[in-house]
Amino acid sequence: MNAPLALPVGSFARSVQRDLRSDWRAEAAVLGVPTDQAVGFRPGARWAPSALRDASLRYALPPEGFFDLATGKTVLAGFDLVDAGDVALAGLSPEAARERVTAAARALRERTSLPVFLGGDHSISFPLLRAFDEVPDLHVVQLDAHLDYSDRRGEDRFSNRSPFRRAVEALENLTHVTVVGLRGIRTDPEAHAAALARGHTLVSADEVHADLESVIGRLPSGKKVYLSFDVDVLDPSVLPGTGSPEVDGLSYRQAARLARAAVERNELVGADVVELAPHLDASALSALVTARAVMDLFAAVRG
Ligand SMILES: [Mn+2]
Repeated sequence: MNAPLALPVGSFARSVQRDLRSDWRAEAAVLGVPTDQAVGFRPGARWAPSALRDASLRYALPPEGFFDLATGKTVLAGFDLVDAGDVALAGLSPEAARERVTAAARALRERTSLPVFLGGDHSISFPLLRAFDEVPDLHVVQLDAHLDYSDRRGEDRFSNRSPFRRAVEALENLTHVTVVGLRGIRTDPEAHAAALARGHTLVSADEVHADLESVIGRLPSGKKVYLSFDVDVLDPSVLPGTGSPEVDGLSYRQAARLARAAVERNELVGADVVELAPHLDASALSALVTARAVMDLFAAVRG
């Protein structure tokens, strides 16, 4: 093959850039959702999509794929990935922004069976999940330090504290939520009781540290799964660049094993990767780790 004289820039892993107004199909696609209007503590997630694209140059896709030392196999050879840009959110009210996120997610789903959304704070999972409202018996696997199942924060019912509460209220097809990585001293007791009452599976970081294999055994199996990967599930020593870090978190190995198991045991219909706040980490390690997590997710699905 002739070596290229020039390469795409500004896209995730040097993938092809395409516009959601035109018709195309791809094996997988990423879409940025650059907002942090809904955070309760430290903003910055609005810059995650661009920081992720920058960091992902480290994992720019070679046509022949990556050689995986652990397995001796090549992964992601000829991977057909599109970067569909960022949802146009500037100047919109929060409600109009949610509508646009849902519309953009629906448009992306028409073009690929493997859509991955690059947040953004965690509030975006509610409008994103609305775009999956026809998937029967939908299961959510949420890797997160926090429940994000509070009824409200003050007057706000759509903050990054509530996305999964709103999702289960709005979506009759959303059967079950499994949350793994919970910890910290700020758990909302009402949210915790409400999640348990609805039958959600709640797994603490302590349980992951004690016995990862048994936690993997509690993940759904044989279902259509939407994976929501909040990067604050990782320990702040691994990933400090996030709005609400919590000590005593997961190692990269633990989180990657959980994400891979969720994919291998089920059919992944979509995923989001949220709450990276890149400017809170001057080393840029956090964006690099998150870009790696996205590539590992693609490799888990695709091989
Ligand atoms: Mn979260």
